[in-house]
Amino acid sequence: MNRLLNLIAHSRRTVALTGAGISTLCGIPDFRGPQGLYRQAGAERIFDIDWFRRDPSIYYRGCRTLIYGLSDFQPGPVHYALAKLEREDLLSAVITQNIDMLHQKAGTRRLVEIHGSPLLHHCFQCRHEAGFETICSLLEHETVARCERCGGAYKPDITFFGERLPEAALNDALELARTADLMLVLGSSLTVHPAAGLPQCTLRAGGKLVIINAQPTPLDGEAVLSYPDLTAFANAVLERR
Ligand code: CNA
Repeated sequence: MNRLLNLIAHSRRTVALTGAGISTLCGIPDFRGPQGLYRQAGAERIFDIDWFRRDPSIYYRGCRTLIYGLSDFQPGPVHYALAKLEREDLLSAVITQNIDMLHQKAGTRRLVEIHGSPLLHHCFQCRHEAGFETICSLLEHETVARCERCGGAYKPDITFFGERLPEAALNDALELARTADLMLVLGSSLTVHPAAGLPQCTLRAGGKLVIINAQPTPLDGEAVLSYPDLTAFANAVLERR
């Protein structure tokens, strides 16, 4: 870990790319880890836009705890470690694939949410906007949150499989990846594109890559350092004076 802390200290512009693995430490399941959601039959339908169009209850049933129980979850050690690095001017930004709003809760300021966020929802029919708390209230009485104007289902501003990523966020992420001389990939299987292509942008521009993930990723061979243990990384950062 000393080698990694030195590398961060001597880099000009470090950017972190985070995935669901950093939030398993907070009790939120990932997709592809040993306890991941994809071990359950049919789970790949939950965030699929065609299935949402056909039957929004698949999403709402699948996300009752994962998304609408998020107020009960607190950030974990990696979220706090990244917020600390940013405060110390050792981290320029966090790009996250996560949709759990925990980076904000931990105090990260420069955050790019490339898969969107459930903070806002829009009606799938008339585009009427509703906030997260409104949706949580509606779900106290119904399985599917429905628009008060037209009865259509509200869809979270999360990118589902089959949808394009929010353009502004993707452009920000590409720019950060291209200009970083160090990218830290934390808790991602690096299998969901285009997010998984961001580390290659850093490599192509001459930057270095560090990967911390329990399971192997397709880019481990390209990384200057790779570790399996996110907690060790977070503790090293949090204990550093
Ligand atoms: P993924 O494909 O599920 O990969 C997560 C990776 O993290 C796996 O390879 C695990 O081995 C690794 N991992 C899990 N726990 C730990 C740990 N404690 N220490 C070290 N490594 C660990 O998730 P990705 O983020 O790569 O895939 C992107 C998807 C997942 C995005 O579309 C997200 O929206 C989606 N997702 C997000 C959340 C969330 O917001 N918390 C939860 C579940 C899925």
